[in-house]
This record gives sequence, C-alpha cells and structure tokens, in this order.
Amino acid sequence: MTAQSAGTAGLYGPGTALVVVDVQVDFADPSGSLYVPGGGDVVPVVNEHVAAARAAGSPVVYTQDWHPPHTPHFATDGGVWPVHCVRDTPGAELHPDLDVAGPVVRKGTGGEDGYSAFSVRDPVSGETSATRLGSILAEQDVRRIVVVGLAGDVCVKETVLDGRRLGYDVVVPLEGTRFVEVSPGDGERAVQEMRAAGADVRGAAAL
Ligand code: VGL
Ligand code: ZN
Repeated sequence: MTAQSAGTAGLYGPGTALVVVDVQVDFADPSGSLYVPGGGDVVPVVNEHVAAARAAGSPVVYTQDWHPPHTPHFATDGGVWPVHCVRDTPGAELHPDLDVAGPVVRKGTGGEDGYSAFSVRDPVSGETSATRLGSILAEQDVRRIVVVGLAGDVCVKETVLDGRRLGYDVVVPLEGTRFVEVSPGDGERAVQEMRAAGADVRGAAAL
C-alpha cells in the first residue's frame, strides 16, 4: 500500500456494505452552494473503495440529498442551511467523476431533514421515517457498513450514529470524508462522537 492509496485491504467481503454519503456537486465542487472544503478530494478515494467493495462482493449503496425548492431545512424557509441539492438541479447531481455501482437512496424528498442515510425527520413535527437503506442492507444480510462521503460532521456522522443504533458494526475511513465545520471544532467533535458510539474510525481527519 502506498501512502496515497486507500486503506481498503481486508475491509470488504460478503456481509459488509459500502455506504457512500452525498458525494454531490453542491458539497464536493468549490462552486457548490454548500461546499465542504476539500470535498472533491474524496472522489478518487471513494472510487478506490467502490472498486475494492465490488471486487470482494460487498454491496455499494449511495445517498443523494434531494430537497424540494422550499423546505424548512433551508435558511430561506426558517432553517439553517443555504439552499443546496434541490432536486433536478445540477448541484444535486452525484459528482461526475464518482463511480456509481449500486442503488442511490434519495433523502429529504418530502421536505424533511435528511441527515442520516437510514432515516429522515420532519423538521416541523419531528416525526422520523426510514429510508430504503435498511431494507436494501437487510436483503443482502449486511451486518457491517463502511461509511464514506460528505460531510463528515453532518450526514456521515448521523449515518454512523444511526447505523450503530441499528446494531451495525461501522467502519469510518477518514480518508474518505471531509468536514464542513460550520463551527470550528465540529470535525473533531464528530470523530469523538462516532468513536464514543462504538464506530471504528480509522486514519487521520483532514482538518
Ligand atoms: C448535509 C447539511 C445539509 C450533508 C446535508 O450531506 O452532510 N449537510 N444537508
Ligand atoms: Zn440537506
């Protein structure tokens, strides 16, 4: 293994899935409306994980933040985030260089907050509902997930915490994520929270 290559050795096999979170133009491209610093750098790393997962027979599942033009998720409608990943717009597309080799689970489609890949939450009523991810993983007898993508301190973190709550073993290779750090220290705190929840967080955070 060279210094640049992803730490994929021994990571994948039947029973383990790769979950690629929100590698989308608005997060990964510097022109994106919610750019995660260095976000585009994860694309070649994630592609290495996709190749390793496929070679070892691991399912690969992608998520896509997919918001209506108006949602309480957006600051313009009372929420906290700049408008991003509006359905059917270029910013919502998966990164053009990402290797897509599995189902894409869209989240937030009904105006909910869709932080975790497993569940969405109505920001008004607080009601949560499951995405398709859990059933896709169950169909393939997945017990362990490797989570990469954007942003490490938002949707990756919530996916990891939800995965642990649901009883999955969870591995987070930090080379495959970047942090948006709305507040300084969010990245480091996210790493601590994921570890405290029992996730196997590997490598060094790009912070
Ligand atoms: C995300 C903020 C708002 C993410 C999604 O994918 O990390 N962050 N919506
Ligand atoms: Zn969003």
